[in-house]
Amino acid sequence: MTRRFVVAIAAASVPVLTVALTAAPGTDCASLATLTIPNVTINASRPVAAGAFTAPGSQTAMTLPEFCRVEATARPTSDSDIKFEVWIPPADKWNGKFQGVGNGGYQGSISYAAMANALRRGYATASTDTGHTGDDMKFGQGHPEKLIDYGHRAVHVMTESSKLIIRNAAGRFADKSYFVGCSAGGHQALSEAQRYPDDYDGIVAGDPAANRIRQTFGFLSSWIATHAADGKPLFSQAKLGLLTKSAVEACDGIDGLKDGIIDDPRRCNFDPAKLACAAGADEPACLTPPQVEAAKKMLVARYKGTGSIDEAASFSCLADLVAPPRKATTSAKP
Ligand SMILES: [Ca+2]
Repeated sequence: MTRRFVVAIAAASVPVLTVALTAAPGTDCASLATLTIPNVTINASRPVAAGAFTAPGSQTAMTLPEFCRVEATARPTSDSDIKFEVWIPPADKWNGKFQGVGNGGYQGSISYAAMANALRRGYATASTDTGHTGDDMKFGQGHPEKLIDYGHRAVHVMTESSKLIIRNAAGRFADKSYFVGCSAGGHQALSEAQRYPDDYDGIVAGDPAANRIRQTFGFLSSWIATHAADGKPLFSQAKLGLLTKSAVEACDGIDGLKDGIIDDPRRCNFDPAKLACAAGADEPACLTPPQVEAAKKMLVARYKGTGSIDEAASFSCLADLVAPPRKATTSAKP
């Protein structure tokens, strides 16, 4: 666990459950579909053999251990349509714990890759599409209940229902429940800790995108700074890479650890003018005057002008994904 993670430990260890059960404990996978949970429909439940598994919407197969796959829809309001899945290892492979996993961006899709990671480590796991499909906010126009589902309710409903489904599959509740999320998953994690502290025993809130208004306008200001009036980008991908690499080289060590990560961008005074091309030149390894000005505008707006790094937070999730493995200075295995 890196130092950028915030760990919140919920006080209660026993979840408060208010829904009814009709199936007997230790139900076999296929029969979980007969479970009755208020406002929840179990659409399918079937065992999946160890081996290749191609998640819906993916072209690439994952290699997974054996598990029981439960697909369900929750409708806590008449305008809700919250899809979620629960994956449960067989009894002899289960570590006795439950891990709810979060989403990214405005993502309206189940986080299969995160579920796969949890499953491979022996967790029973669950993820939701947060009540809509797609990666923009159009779903919320005229649908305030769907916004609430996205904001916090979908994860909560998924969590309570998943605990019951796991209980019926395994014959007992999980010993411990954890939530792990990054970016939007970080916002979900904080919402869980604040609104539903009984849901999880431990919560990992990675790079939480917890201030959506500032974040969205931060994205917008960067876009405006880095695009011409006609909408064409001022930077190629290669030059963006040059800018990133140069800034990291200049500021990586400020936090005391050369690990390819700038811990606090506000302490980085990297000047893009250092990359300026010779007069009239436009080479791959330098920036033209309009590019230097655009980079300055972007950096000032993001890290200096507002004093906020909310909008920067999500990018470090991406850094976690693309950066080579680093030696952790601390570790904590849930
Ligand atoms: Ca560093």
